[in-house]
Amino acid sequence: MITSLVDIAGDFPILKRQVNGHRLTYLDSAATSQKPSIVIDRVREYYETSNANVLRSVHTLAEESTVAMEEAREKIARFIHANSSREVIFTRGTTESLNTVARAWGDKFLEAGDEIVLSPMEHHSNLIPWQQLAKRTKASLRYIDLNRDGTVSVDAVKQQITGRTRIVTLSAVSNVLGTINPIAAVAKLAHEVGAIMVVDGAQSVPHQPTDVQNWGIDFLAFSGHKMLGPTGIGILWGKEALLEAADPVIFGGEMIAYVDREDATWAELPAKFEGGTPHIAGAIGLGAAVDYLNSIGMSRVEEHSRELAEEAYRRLANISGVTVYGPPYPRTSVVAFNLSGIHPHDVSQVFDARGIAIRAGHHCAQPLMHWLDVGSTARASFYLYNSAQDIETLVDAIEATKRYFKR
Ligand code: 7TS
Repeated sequence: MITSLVDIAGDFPILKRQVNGHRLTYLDSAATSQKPSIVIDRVREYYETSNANVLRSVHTLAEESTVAMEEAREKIARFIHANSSREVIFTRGTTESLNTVARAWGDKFLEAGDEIVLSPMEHHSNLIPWQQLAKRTKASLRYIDLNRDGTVSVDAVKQQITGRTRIVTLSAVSNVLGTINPIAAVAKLAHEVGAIMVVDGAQSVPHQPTDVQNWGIDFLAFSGHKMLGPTGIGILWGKEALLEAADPVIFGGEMIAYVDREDATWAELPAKFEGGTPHIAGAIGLGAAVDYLNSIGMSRVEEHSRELAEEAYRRLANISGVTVYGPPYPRTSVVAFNLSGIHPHDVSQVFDARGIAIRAGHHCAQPLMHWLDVGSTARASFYLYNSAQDIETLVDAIEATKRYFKR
């Protein structure tokens, strides 16, 4: 039985629209989530009533804008159990957050011969910044061997960690396999050798309660747009001492303390990492998204995302000619699959004609595609506005696609 999140779909205006003559079935939330009215309205209200630049001018609108943005930062800090909102940096998203860690901390502290441990299931955003860091510093990458079902075992991580490990990084939830990785245990291993633990939370923060203290990690990256917030806003959380030790990577307005002709000193956290005018409306919108998620309760969201993903896995695995990737359970939010002899782009096109949005491709995880020995997959992804009915629609569409290509 799928827990019902009563009437939630009604909060999302876009879900009322028709696509190609059908009710929209949106199964692409891992790419980006839809937005509830409360978020859309908050952004609109901000522009209509308080719009001004933050942290500089002394006038009423500027004051209101600054307060609203800082309130959003506080909400996000509480949402992930940060020690302080000074540890919460606004970025454009997960990609920018991870690049910032690689530049700000990595360039400063890595040396030739050091090692970075990561998994082959990482999204390119949590892979290429480390590849580039390794090239710049002459460090090397060490890959964790995945279990046959695509899960990460703590023992396999242990095998890659050495006295030279400086960074261990892992996605908390895979955007292809739906696996939930053992972050707390891996962070402990990292700390035993004095390495830092960096977590890609792009697919986990939207779907489960997040507690950076319980995890015992050092940096966390995630995106607002995958958790009901606007596009173009994301978060880098880091332990205060590490952010203090790291160097800024974007230089310019608002990130300085003092500037003369030859040199400059840096502002306090978080401003040190937020050069230039931030995405003020985006930050405020993300604050509204956090309010909305809290009003439902992240434990309920977690239960719902797991139930949908596990039920979809069960149903799809029972259809002949369908291969589903990753473990049956535990899994959350995404189900990647292939139909024998049919290219995922063709599957996606047939689905679209029925008003169903899924993603097809390599999901920005080409090393994982190699590991799975496929070029691409189709992927259905779920969020709190999806229901058991959407799984029926998905199953019917798969049967219809098979019939279509059999002709
Ligand atoms: N990390 C993971 C695990 C992701 O799933 C994504 C985006 C990113 C990082 C990058 O996030 P961004 O907001 O900076 O772009 N994943 C996907 C996806 O699965 N389909 O489209 C985007």
